Amino acid sequence: MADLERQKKAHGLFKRYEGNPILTTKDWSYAVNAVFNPAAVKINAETLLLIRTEDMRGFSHLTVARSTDGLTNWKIDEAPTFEANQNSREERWGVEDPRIVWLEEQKQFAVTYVSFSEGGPVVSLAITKNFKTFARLGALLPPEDKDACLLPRRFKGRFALIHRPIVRGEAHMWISFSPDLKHWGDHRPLIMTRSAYWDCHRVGLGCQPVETEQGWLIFYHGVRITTAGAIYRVGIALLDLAEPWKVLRRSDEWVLGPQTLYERVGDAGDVVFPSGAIVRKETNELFLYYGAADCTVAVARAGLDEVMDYVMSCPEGEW
Ligand code: BMA
Repeated sequence: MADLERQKKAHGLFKRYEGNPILTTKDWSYAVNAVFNPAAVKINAETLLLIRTEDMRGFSHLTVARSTDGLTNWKIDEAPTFEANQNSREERWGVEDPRIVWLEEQKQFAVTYVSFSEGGPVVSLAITKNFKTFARLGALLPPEDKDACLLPRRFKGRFALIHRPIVRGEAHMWISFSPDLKHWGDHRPLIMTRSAYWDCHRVGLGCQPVETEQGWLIFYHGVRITTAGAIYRVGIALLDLAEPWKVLRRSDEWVLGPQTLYERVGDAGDVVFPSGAIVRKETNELFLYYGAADCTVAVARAGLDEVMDYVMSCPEGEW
């Protein structure tokens, strides 16, 4: 019975913004095929999204869009903001799916993204102060790797990276450590796929980790492959604040899955792919930005207290 109540709570936790999708290809001043999987960060009064934009060749670059309320009146860069570096072999097929964190120590934003080429997808890092100029730090770990984000500070002297290598065709989330953002090691499995569940075939980090008093709030995508194709849904986990390699809680059920037409139909139907989270302090609301069906950008909102109550009611333990 307790489980059923929790499942009901999970189902009603996030409300889709009625103006969804908030960004589509029509908003771009140049011809593009799809705009999706946005990283999100709040800079003073402004919400900044760094959006994966797929061009008419099928290659992606990243584009900045800014808004005061995080919902409407987006100002979109009129040319690609961050393009693949054609001198970097690993970026020959474009750059995809960014995540952003503010690194207090560096006083800069760290952008992790996927560099794509015939060598396979790898996770790369760029640093920026203003989202106009970027310092590229290159690929962090060997392919095949995706869905990565740094945590915003060091743990016992080391930076931590959550990422999703593919090993033996399996896709689990890992955490790795580095003294200098360049050399990575001490790799540990973090969140694994679960047989038979909605997240049985793949899991990958969604948004940047959200710091709360109870721990790092993690949104991740979980995939089940059905006879009709893959379904991408969203789960929640909580990592220990001081030792983020420890999983404190993990939702049994998903909290958001494809339901609306813009989530069910697109270049990749039945995909809800969260990649940016913002907490609006004035209302204590959490805005979850996601790519819908690999075509548009959408947002769902929840009270942060309700999300924390829910995650604290989820099963304990490490996976
Ligand atoms: C993943 C990534 C995402 C994409 C998702 C659904 O593997 O490549 O960019 O949104 O698949 O197609």
